[in-house]
Amino acid sequence: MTATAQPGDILLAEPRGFCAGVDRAIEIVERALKIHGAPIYVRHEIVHNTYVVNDLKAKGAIFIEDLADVPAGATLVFSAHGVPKAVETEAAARGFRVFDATCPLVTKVHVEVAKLSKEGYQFIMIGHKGHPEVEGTMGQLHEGIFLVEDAEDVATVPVTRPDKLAVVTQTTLSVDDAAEILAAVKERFPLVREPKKQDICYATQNRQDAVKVLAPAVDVVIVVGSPTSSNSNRLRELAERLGTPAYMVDSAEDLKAQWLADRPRVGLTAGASAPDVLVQAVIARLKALGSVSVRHMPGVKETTEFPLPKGLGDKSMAEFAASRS
Ligand code: 2E4
Ligand code: SF4
Repeated sequence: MTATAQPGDILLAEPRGFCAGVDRAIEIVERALKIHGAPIYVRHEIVHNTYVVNDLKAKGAIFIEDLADVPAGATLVFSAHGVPKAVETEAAARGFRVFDATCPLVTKVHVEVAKLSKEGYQFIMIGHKGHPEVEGTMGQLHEGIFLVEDAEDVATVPVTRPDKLAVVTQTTLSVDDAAEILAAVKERFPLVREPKKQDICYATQNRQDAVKVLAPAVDVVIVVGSPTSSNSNRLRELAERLGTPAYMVDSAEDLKAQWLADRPRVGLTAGASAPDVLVQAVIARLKALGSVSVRHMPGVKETTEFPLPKGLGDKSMAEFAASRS
């Protein structure tokens, strides 16, 4: 697929912005607020986006990292990134009303780890140290799961059962980096079991594919996303690797006029946690700085949707509305 851009064009990557897991996670907090009332406690930022978190705070969500900060009887939401088993157990033991906003595609990885672990498997997890999704997935087990961040780590990973070894990954990795690390894993551990379908999710894959089409067609790429957002960082990094200068902005105000100097064709995308309202604000700012037209790149249309948890579906909302009328 080729794309041509004229000076003054803003080229919009397709797809960009919210994925199905993010839509669902935000909806869970909003519906919990409606049905159960403020405050609703949320463990970790529901998604890694400053605007989304501030918006939900204004509606009555309280974001905490430690369950010790949640009072008895509270309603608690787990973030889209998932939680270690110990957090789930503690929340149940303390009797909170829990809604789990873990993306179903992250939960799928958790389920796979639990299942294979019962069959005696050890695991290599490819991911970024300290990221909540990595902590959640590794925290499904007490032992036997080892983190690998790059191909060099593979040489020293302390696997003791190379004949019963499986690999899992974070869902938001660079597709290309993950392939390189996986190749190193397979070289050292030829019997390693791979996921049936890779753990990097459809949304990560699609947004990276879109940047691969976008970046060569423009002079500069702007990624809307918060600094903590792994998938947004990967989009910026990918554009740079393709030879196009790229910058990430948390809001339109972050955009610097000097980034656009002598770069008349601008590519714009957004991480899976960045809302469209921010993309529109960036477009307005780009226009104020001299861009004249907005063009949509061709790209995959996403249709994935995930059901809401029990107690927050349309039936529950209708019952709640009826109880108040
Ligand atoms: C859960 C899994 O993982 P990342 O830092 O990219 O999360 P972010 O909150 O930016 O995006 C949503 C999300 C949540 C992605 N995958
Ligand atoms: Fe789920 Fe993928 Fe979205 Fe993460 S980026 S929330 S794994 S759909």
